[in-house]
Amino acid sequence: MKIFEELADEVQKGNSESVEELTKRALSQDISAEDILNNGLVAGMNIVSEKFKNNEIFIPEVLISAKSMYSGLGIIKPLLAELNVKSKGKVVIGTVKGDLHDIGKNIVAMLLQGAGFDVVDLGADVPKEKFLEFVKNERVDILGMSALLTTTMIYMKETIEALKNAGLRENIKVIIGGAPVTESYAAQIDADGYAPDAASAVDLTKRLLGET
Ligand code: B1M
Repeated sequence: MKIFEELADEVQKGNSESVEELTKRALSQDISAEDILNNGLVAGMNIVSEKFKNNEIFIPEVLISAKSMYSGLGIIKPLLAELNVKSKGKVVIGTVKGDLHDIGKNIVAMLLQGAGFDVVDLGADVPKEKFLEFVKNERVDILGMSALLTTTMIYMKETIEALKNAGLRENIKVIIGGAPVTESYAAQIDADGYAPDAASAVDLTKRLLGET
């Protein structure tokens, strides 16, 4: 669809005003918030990722693109959250300590919310103590950790070990994701599951909570 291409293009250019305008226009054409997210905003960000990887663009351009993507996300976020009203379970999510990448984690959180889960987002650079404190004080069904750096993904293991040491591991399911994370890493560190993308994270969460 042409409007998705335009959206992806404007995200790449980092043009917040156009992204906002196109997102509103897509909604007015009855295009679903989920399609706008996946086929427009995330599609644009994926191209940005590829260019960054190939050294065709650099950190400032990436940040400007991310900012423009958020201007679209801000508009569709309430719609994604409204897709389901009744909570299906509580998820606490965060990007692990030392890691500031939060775009993917935010999308996962948004889609989980959209799928009807009660989601508490602890943000980025989250130390294990913060995860533990939350799990101790709230009734949490799923703990989700995101990492985008090979140097920070090891912190997922540390957090799981800390949960075990505090006697909290039995009560919850732990899911992990992020570009360098794999299924076998999840098994290795004793997480309950790994998801390669946000939609799979929703499926995994449902499966772990016995919904599908
Ligand atoms: Co950084 N960065 N970055 N970066 N960055 C990567 C990750 C990198 C692969 C780029 C590269 O060199 N090719 C590389 C990591 C190399 C490595 O460790 N192997 C890298 C580096 C090196 C760095 C710095 C060290 C650069 C520097 O300063 N020299 C630095 C580190 C800062 C820090 O964290 N301490 C840094 C900084 C930054 C910015 C601040 C500029 C910016 C982040 C802005 C932000 O997040 N607010 C940034 C960005 C944007 C990227 C790339 C280009 C894009 C990441 C992204 O947002 N992708 C990235 C390159 C790449 O990934 N190809 C790169 C889009 C997003 C939708 O995808 O996050 O993968 P992703 O999320 C997906 C799935 O992974 C999954 O679902 C999401 C949606 O489908 N998923 C989950 C994610 N979390 C999940 C959790 C789940 C389940 C699924 O369950 C809980």
